Amino acid sequence: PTGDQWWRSAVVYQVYPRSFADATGDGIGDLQGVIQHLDHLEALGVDVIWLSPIYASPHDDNGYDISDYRAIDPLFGTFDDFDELLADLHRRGMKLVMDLVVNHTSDEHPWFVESASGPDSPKRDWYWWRPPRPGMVGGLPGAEPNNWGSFFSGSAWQFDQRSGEYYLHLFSRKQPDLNWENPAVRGAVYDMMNWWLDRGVDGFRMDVINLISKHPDLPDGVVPPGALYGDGYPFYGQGPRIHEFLHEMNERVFVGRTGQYLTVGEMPGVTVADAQLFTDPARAEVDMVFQFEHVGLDYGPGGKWDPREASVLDLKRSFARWQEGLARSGWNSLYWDNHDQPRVVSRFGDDGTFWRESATALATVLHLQRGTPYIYQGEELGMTNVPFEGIQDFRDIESLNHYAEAVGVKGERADVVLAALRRTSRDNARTPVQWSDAPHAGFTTGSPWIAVNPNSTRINAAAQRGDPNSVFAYYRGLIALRHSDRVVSHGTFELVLSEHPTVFAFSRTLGDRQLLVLANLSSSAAEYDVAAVPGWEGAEPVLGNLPDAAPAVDGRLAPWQAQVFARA
Ligand code: TEU
Repeated sequence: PTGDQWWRSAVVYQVYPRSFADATGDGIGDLQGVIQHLDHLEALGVDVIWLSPIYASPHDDNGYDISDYRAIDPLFGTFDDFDELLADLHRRGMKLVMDLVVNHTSDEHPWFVESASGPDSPKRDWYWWRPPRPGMVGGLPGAEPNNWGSFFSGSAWQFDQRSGEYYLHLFSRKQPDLNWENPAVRGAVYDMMNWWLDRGVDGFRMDVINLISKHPDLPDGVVPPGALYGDGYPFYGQGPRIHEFLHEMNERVFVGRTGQYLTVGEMPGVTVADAQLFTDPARAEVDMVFQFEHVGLDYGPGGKWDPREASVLDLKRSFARWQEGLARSGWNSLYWDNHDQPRVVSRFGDDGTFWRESATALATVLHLQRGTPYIYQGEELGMTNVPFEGIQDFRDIESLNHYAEAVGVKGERADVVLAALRRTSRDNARTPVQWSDAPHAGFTTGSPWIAVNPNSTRINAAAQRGDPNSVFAYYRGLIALRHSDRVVSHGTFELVLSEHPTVFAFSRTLGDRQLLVLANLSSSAAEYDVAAVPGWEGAEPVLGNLPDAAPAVDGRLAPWQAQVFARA
């Protein structure tokens, strides 16, 4: 929310503190662990750190269930640690963006505890309480106020014996949804945001912020084929007052401040048309959004637990539509990975033979688009998905609940469900950062809360930091290019070779300067029509991911080869 849009040339790095680095030896990452590895982030060259939640929490959903927005969870450290981290980052010229989780709180937050104390509680209306369906006995199946399912399996309603009413939770039953219709709720959130900004933080990543405005009637949703519950998304995704709320938040929190801030709304299910509204600077809502279209392309008709292959054509077309849609106003955020997604090199790349090549090719096509790139911890090392052996290896509530419901309630085959979990589970992203080939990858001296990926002996930061041909070095080069070349940060985007089945190619243009990005996103050599990229024959090579290749626009690309050329 600043006029100069400084974040156009910035790169953001996400730290998921639980899995980043453990300084205390309790097996869980912490703030001192982050502080100890700031040299790594500075060497990479990133501008902003987005810190996943560190607030007091019962950790039902690893901190996305907050019981005190103004306290640091002792698992992660103290306010002294926090202030030290913030000061150290600022000294190094980096900014800190906090996670803002205000669609819901923990059920252990004092607001909810008070709300649950009875129908006459002054905070009753801070959450969504509803009586059982007329004529039904509360607590029995089918008596829920509507048929919505939770994102974490089961009904979105939890029965409260004491009052005989239900409360709404789109995520776990320990994450009751706040009622944003109530102005006191909104005021309390804005106060809290101002409190953190006054402490010196540089912005917010807003968790599922496009779900905060619910249609107050809470109507039943359509039950998709094979599903147990109705889909409530049409009644809370981009709900009736969402734009009003985000504009109000901007007014009440950012207007009048003079610092350089960044706001990014996490928005599952958001369309290009929605994003044009959310990110239009004239509307003063958020700077950019996380959209989910490209990370849904490998979902089958049954959703995320019904995986299929995404084609390069699908990926290209999706990215190009977003580039086009936000070309004139608004702004894209660009990401492959975060703490909710499997690892990109395993998902859209080849984590075997072409591990290094595919990790760097995928990085190239993302980082050189128009938008602000986000790197998730370990992505800069080419960290891969995890060979989880059985359900006992998983920790994530979404994965565990899904397994219990699919196998236990729907009677699906355990091996089939496990295969989908191995591919799609969020835990793929949540194993410890691989710092070295030491035991537990140098993450902890204790026993890690989730097992380290066995490939840490081969894939780790220590092995890559001094190696000019490493995935790490390549990411550093991409970040440096965004900083040094305004065509990367400010240029327009145009897809080229748009019908090619495996080559993702585009140009970027700013005044007379142009870049051509060519990447073969497949494990076979690719040929393309040189005539379709006229005038690039003698262009200057800027970057390439195959150290031994002689870069040329000559109609051929080796498996996973990526090359960037410049002219004028
Ligand atoms: O995620 C919201 C979200 O829509 C999904 O990515 C979610 O992780 C799930 O996979 C849906 O099937 C955000 C956070 O990033 C996530 O970690 C939290 O669990 C969730 O909100 C609730 O706070």
